[in-house]
Amino acid sequence: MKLEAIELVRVFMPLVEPFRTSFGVQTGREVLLVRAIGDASEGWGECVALAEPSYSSEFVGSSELALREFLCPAVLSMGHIEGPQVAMVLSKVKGHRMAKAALEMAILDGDLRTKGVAFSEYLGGIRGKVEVGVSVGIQSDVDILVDRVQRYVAEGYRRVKLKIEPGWDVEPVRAVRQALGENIALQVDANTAYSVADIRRLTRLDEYNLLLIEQPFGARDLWAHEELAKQCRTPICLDESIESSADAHHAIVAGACRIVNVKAGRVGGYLEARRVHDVCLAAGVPVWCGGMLETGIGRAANLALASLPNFALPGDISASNRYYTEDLTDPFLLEESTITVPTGPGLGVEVRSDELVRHRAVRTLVQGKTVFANPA
Ligand code: OSB
Ligand code: MG
Repeated sequence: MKLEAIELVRVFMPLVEPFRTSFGVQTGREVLLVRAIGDASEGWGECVALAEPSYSSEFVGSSELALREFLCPAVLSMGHIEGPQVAMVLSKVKGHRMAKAALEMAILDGDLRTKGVAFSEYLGGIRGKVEVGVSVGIQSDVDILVDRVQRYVAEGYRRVKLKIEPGWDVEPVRAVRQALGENIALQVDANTAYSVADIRRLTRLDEYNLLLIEQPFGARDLWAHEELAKQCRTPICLDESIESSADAHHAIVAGACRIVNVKAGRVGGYLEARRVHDVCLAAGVPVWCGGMLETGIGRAANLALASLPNFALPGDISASNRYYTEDLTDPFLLEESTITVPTGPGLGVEVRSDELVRHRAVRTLVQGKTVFANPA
């Protein structure tokens, strides 16, 4: 697309309920959107960085600064730019993958809208609906957790991911398995909360027939994952450790994982995410689409990604009402345990400007090197 300007939009979206993980509690989502304004169309991207550097070193303030100071000016200086060129143009900036991914998404969306091509079709998707699950945060006690899971199952979810941490692992998993039986698929996610000293404890999860154990150890600690993989039957899945397709290749070769969680923001964009998918497919490793509590904008893109062939396990892509009372797009609904992949041009969703205004979005226009701030 021929780029004229880029707008950065910041908006706080309260979550329907607090989401607690081993690294902290989130009561809302500090959303950063990128709007690429072209001569013939515009495109939207959503940055998945959290408000704090707790899941990864990036946080929404660092992503916004990287976009404003370096990433947006770099693509604006190109004048005309196509989606597949974005990563190359941005490669002179180290790191800031989540910021880069959001900018690439906006330009891909803008491009595909002019061409009338849906994101799923562009990426090579093969499914019109994708199986999804729900990620359930750490609760104050096991009965509350069981009740929460039962309500999600009643809504139609058939795959449940429980967040775990030391002191909240075997017992909640046992209670949920006992209450729900073998008819639901269960998996756990530790977000790096354990160390090698916990391997014995983690092997006790083998009793509960879990789909996978996600990222028990530190992002750089492939060795600990490899050790655990040798000692337990449940497949190990990596999230935080995988920041590129090369990382996926290394982790698989090292025997550190048998499943990969793919998050486009974490690997620097949807095109790199597709490469992660391809590397895993070639290695016979199934993948699934992770989530970062996205609004409908990021979720539309995730649905497109999850329509690729090797997304063999249900994604952390829940219906809009699991996250927000009013989404930034038309709501995504759960149909049995699936969500329909958008088919309209680009991401296939319209951003609701009334919701942006209602949530007092702050907009910053970036034109070349000149930066203007103007509230909505
Ligand atoms: O580890 O998958 C994770 C949310 C924020 C940060 C990290 C993670 C998550 C989730 C949310 O699990 C899943 C979702 O978006 O539904
Ligand atoms: Mg995770």
